[in-house]
This record gives sequence, C-alpha cells and structure tokens, in this order.
Amino acid sequence: MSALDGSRLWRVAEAFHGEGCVSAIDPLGSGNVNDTYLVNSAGGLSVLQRINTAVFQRPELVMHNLHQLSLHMQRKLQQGHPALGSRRWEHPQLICTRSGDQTWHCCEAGGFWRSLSFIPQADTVDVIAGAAQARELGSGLGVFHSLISDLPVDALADPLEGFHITPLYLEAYRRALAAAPPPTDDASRFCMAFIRDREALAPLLEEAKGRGELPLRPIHGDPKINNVMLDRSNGRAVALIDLDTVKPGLVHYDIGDCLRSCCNPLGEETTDLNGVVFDLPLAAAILEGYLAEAGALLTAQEVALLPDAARLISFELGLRFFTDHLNGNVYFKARHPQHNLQRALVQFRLTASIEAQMEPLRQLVRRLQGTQGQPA
Ligand code: GN1
Ligand code: MG
Repeated sequence: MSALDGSRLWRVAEAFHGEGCVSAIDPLGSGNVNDTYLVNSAGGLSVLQRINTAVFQRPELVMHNLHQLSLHMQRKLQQGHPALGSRRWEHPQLICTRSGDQTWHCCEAGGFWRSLSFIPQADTVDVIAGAAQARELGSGLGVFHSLISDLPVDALADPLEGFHITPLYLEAYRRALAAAPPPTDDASRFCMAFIRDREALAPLLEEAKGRGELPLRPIHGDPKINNVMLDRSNGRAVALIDLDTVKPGLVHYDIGDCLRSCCNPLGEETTDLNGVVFDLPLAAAILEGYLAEAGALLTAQEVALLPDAARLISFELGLRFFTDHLNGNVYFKARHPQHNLQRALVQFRLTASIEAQMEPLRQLVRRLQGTQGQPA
C-alpha cells in the first residue's frame, strides 16, 4: 500500500471526528497487514485504520463481521456473563463518519478506512514477560471464545477465504516456487527442505474437520500475543483487538496462534535464530488460563489436537512468510528484502522446537484435560 501524505491522512481522520477537531495523529502498533494510527480528537483518543485491500479484497465483509460482533458483545457486556466475573472487559466499538452513519470512509487517494474506540489504561506486549502473563494471555483468549461461543457462525461472512487452510498455503508456495528459478541461498534451501519434510502434516486439521471431528466455531483468527490487551493496573487481559479475521473457523487456529506467538520468548521478529525455543512451562500457563475459561466449550477431540495445532500453525506461518519472500514481499509488510525470510526461519525453528517436545506437550494437554473434568 502506498503511504498517504499527512494532509490527506488528516482529512480521513476528520471524516470521522469533524473538521478542525483532530489535534494529533501518530502511527500505532506493529501490525503486518493494515495501517494503524492513534488519533487525538475533541472526542478523545481513537484508533484509525486503513484496511489492506490487497489482503482483504472485500472489506465490506470485514465490516459486516465487526458489526455483528459488536452487537453480540454489547449484549453480552450488558447482560453480564459468567466468564467475566470481576474482570474488566472491553470491546472496540466502531465510530461512524460525520456525514451519514457509515462505519467506513473511502478516500479517493488511498483506501478503505475505519475508526474504532481506543481501549484506555491497557497495553499490549510483543514479547512475553513470564508465566503469570502467559496465563492471562490464555485467559483472555478463553474469555473471548466464551463470549462469542453463541454467536451463530452463519451470521458471519468469510472476509478472507482460505485463511488458515494449511493445504492452500502449500499450494500457494508451490505456485511461487514454480514462478521463478528456485533460490539457491542457504537460508532458502533450508526452508525448502524443511517444508518438503513436513508436507504430509499440512492437511491434519482440515482432514479432521472434513471427517466431522472438529466443529466450525466463531474464532478471532489472529490472537497473537500483541492482539491481547492487558489492564495497566493489574495485568489482566481486558480486550482482544484486531478483529478483522473474526470468522467461522477451528479453535485450533486461534489456540495454535496464541501458543506459537506467546511461547517463543524472543518473539517472532528476533534475529537470534539459535535462541528460538518453544517454552513448555509458558505453554502450560497459557493452556491452564485458556481451559479454565473455555475448556468446557471444547470436545475431547478438539482438546486432543491442541498440541498438533501449535505445531501446525507455527509451520503454516513459516510457510506463509517464506512464500511471501519468494513472491517479493507482497502480503506482509517488510522492512528489508530478507525480512520475511528471516521471519520464516524463526517460525521453522519454533516448529522444530515444538516437534522435539511433542510428547511432553501431549502429556501436558492430557493432564490439563483430566483436571478440567471430562469435556463434552
Ligand atoms: C498478520 O496484521 P497482523 O500483524 O495482525 C497476519 C496473521 C499472522 C501475523 C504474523 C490477515 O497479522 O495471520 O499470524 O501477521 N494477518 C493476516 O505476525 O494475514
Ligand atoms: Mg491481524
């Protein structure tokens, strides 16, 4: 996406907040797909985002889902919900444009924009601080799943077809490889060999879904570590943000993404490949937190495949990053030409570390399943 010059960006913000009412606009967060800004206006702080329409080719479907989710969450927060207890919980609300009550604004000079309420007194982290935080990150995802568990999947559109369908990423990788002479550098050759050795792994979740063993549920789609907001006063999870990928899917995509992003203590942007490990005690804390909130929703078959999900979603993200590297960095924002290759190597190291600990991870899940009582 091309950058938007300052005065145009200002006019986009004014479309939501009124002419002359915006006092500051600053870049926010570290998202790999959309552009995000913190806007200070007469109404206070808000979050302005340009949806990447090369990725979300039908952004109106994203907005449809956000609206459905928002109505659902408003009801839940008004009625109260057992998952919340004394926990503060917030949901980003859509802010309408000044002219008409559209929840988005199309700017001729650049794209599809929307504005969301800002969650105050809360922060995100890119790298995990320890087991207590891991437990909260898992709890946050569990609370979110619990709150949306009765949002009917047919109320949600599919704004990103093929998202988390690993065999389709494998096909896209093969197309990218076929489009140009194969790279010969050591890092790329490592990635190609790593993928070749694990091709058979790709359909694991989709085949279980096809056999009717795993139900479609409403999911977040992208609950990585920095999409969970933590209350500044007590560190408790207070909101899930970045809701563009909310759609019907498998809980495994979410739990796998949470595990792969939280249990990699160096974070996904590290360049210290030798230091990349999957930290099992952190995984224990995340799963304890998650299952305490949402364990009762899951079937025994779903729980049994959680270790495989951690492995597969790490592998899948490595495959996605490497494919994007081969394609010339057209999907994930890259700060330098080797950035997505570097990110792929991190995810493959992480996958290998998970593989080396598969048996203890399975034992951990069995132990937690036992302490949860028998799921449905
Ligand atoms: C992208 O945009 P962001 O950073 O929230 C991607 C996720 C990846 C993540 C890896 C729509 O998320 O699937 O896991 O990068 N989002 C989309 O950091 O592809
Ligand atoms: Mg995202």
